Amino acid sequence: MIEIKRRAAALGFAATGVARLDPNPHAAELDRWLADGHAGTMTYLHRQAEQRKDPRLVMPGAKTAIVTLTNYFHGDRNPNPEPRVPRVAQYAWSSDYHEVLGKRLEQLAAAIRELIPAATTRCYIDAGPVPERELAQLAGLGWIGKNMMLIHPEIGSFTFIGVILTDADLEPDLPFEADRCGTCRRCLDACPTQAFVGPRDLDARACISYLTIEHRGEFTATQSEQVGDWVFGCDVCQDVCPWNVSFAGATHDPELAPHPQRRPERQGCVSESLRLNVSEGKPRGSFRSPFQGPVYSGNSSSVGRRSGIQGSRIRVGSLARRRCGRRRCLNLWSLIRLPARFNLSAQQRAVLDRQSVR
Ligand code: B12
Ligand code: SF4
Ligand code: SF4
Repeated sequence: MIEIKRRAAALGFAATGVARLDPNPHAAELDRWLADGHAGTMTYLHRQAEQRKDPRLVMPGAKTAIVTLTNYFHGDRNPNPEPRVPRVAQYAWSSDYHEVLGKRLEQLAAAIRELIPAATTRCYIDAGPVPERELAQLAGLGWIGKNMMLIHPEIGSFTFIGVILTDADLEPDLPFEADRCGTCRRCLDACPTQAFVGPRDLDARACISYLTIEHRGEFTATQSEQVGDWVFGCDVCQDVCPWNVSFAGATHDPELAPHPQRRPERQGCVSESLRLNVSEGKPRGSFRSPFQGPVYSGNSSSVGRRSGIQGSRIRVGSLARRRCGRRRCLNLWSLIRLPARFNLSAQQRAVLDRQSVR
């Protein structure tokens, strides 16, 4: 096992552990969470429930899971130097982690098969029917915080979890039994939408991450207000966590370096950070995630409303030009109507007023 962990470290994984595959000790919590409707429209979570409750069903003959953590923290606790510009969660600032880490997991799986020639393996990152946080806790990599994130005591929670299931009978690590949240409840109190029904109980339907990524269709006025400046994901319940404040250190992983256009100073340029595919005069546009295809498409004004950043009737072309000087950006911003809460300066407002179309 030491050699597998050494190979994992050489591939860039920040921490690796092994869990034995048994029925999920928190299967009842998953059942209750689903029965309460907290999965919203993520119906795949209902379909995959039996496998999440007993991960041995995911791969016949599987006995153990090798679980990896990869740090994606970019060293920025306040992603927007200018307040009230569109915000993208840190996990989406770099290349698609499914691809980057999927390849690394395959390399680690090849190393396992080299070390244990009879072994078979299957790799998962985010997309499969695997209870990833649960397995990470069982593999000794950290505890599940009140914000439901897997928190490593030395790295924090800005980590991706990768899982390799194998039929090899590896020696498991000890589960991480301690709950190091103590009496803290900063994440619960800081959530902008009060999406936590209680500790480790998130109603995803109210979570900004769900609203900006999973939710289809236009936002209601309340949802638009709740989503605020976030256009893809949300970092608040991690940003406030003392374990991140104290221990999260910036990743130096070149393959997870932030794309220049997704860095905080460029996040005003929504079209680049999210590949918002809208151009002036076109009746329809689409709202694409940095990871997959379109998240939403509709007419251009509803795309603006969908992103939660529509409100007043000001056209903002000149503001966009001053932000990044790129035409695509200008096209998008001229279609998005900025809400009053973006706190424009008097000078900006004067420029915008000259262009406003009501
Ligand atoms: C669906 C999903 C979402 C949904 C629902 C989130 C949720 N809280 O369940 C939405 C879209 C909202 C979402 C948001 C985010 N997600 Co997400 N998501 C998933 C996904 C695909 C499934 C999670 C799931 O099954 N949820 C259902 C709940 C009930 O299950 P669970 O989270 O495993 O919770 C178990 C434990 O809490 C346990 N339990 C309950 N009580 C107790 C008590 C104790 C003591 C213990 C030990 C356990 C325990 O029981 C539960 C059921 O088994 C996983 C990938 C995967 N395949 O697992 C990624 C995953 C959880 N997401 C991830 C990330 C990064 C995020 C975001 C940070 C993205 C962002 N910046 O916007 C946010 C964080 C929101 C939050 N605070 O949870 C990472 C988390 C990494 C980590 N370090 O924890 C994962 C693991 C993907 C990955 N491979 O890296 N996500
Ligand atoms: S990701 Fe944001 S909206 Fe979702 S639970 Fe955390 S703080 Fe609340
Ligand atoms: S903010 Fe506090 S309660 Fe929330 S996960 Fe971090 S330590 Fe736990």
